[in-house]
Amino acid sequence: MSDSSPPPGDFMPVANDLPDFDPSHHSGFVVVVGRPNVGKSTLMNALLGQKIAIVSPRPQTTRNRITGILTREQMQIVFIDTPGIHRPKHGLGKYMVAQAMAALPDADLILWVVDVSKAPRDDDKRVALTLSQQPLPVLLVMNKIDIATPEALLAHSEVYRSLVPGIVDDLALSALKQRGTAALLDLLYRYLPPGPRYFPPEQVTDIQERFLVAELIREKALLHLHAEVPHAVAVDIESFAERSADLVYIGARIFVERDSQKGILLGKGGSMLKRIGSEARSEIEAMLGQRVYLDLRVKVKPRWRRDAAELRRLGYV
Ligand SMILES: Nc1nc2c(ncn2[C@@H]2O[C@H](COP(=O)(O)OP(=O)(O)OP(=O)(O)O)[C@@H](O)[C@H]2O)c(=O)[nH]1
Ligand SMILES: [Mg+2]
Repeated sequence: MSDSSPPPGDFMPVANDLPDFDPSHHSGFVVVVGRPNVGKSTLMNALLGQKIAIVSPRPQTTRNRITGILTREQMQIVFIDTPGIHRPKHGLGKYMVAQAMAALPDADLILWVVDVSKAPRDDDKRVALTLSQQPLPVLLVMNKIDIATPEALLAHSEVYRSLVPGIVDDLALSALKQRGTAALLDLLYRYLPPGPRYFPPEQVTDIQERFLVAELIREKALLHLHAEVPHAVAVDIESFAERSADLVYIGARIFVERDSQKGILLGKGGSMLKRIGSEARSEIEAMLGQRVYLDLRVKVKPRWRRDAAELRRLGYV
């Protein structure tokens, strides 16, 4: 042994901060972004195997950041679903876009979701510009292959790919038909760093039940209403009380901006509100595992989407 050999202490294994740290376990924060209506929330729900974020055929469905946690044996992903990025026309729209933008710096990886059945639109280019100006890796998810012709898939995927230099990989899939979602999880494992479980395995979100209830009511309103009415809807949960071991009383107020919208929301003899209420109630019961008495009322709040105080009261700040 020569004199220059290091003292034996240097060969001691380095103690790990995490006692049971397993380098083959990967984890991280994955932020899901894209223009409205491309299927971001559908994709997150499909990956989780559970509905956390509401979904509708209308653009600008999601208004807040929605956390969904996926735990597998070798991986934990904290997804952040975000509102679609678009050119906002009022205070609510500005809040929504700001929510999406603010999620980006926390990401380990960004999932950029596009609708590959369509060529990029201005809002897709808006998203692409934002993603090009930040350093994080981007995985391009080309959704809706079930409705894309082979020609459209080929032509559009080229264009989407060319819009962001930081794309590390891409994948075509259908969130709705759950085609390609397992392959996406494999890619996520590959691109996420080794890391610990941040949340207990049984936790699927950090969102409060009250908010999920309000969202389910808003979803049913979005599904059944048309024209400008859906976007003028906000839901406020005014009371949430356990009346007995298996019965919860929920008092909710649906806000719209005009008397005419209130009329549409109520429907003939209150039939529309009844339908929205009963569909929402059965989903809320399934989610809570309890019977629910849902007391739904409608109130007009003129121009609430442009009213800073009202937006704050509804939590859109
Ligand atoms: N054909 C088809 N439709 C899809 C697919 N994924 C989502 N959709 C539909 O696209 C519409 C929008 O889906 P969402 O998941 O609400 O879209 P989003 O990107 O979250 O929209 P915002 O919250 O408004 O930004 C819904 O009608 C979905 O059923 C898909 O893979 N194929
Ligand atoms: Mg959404």
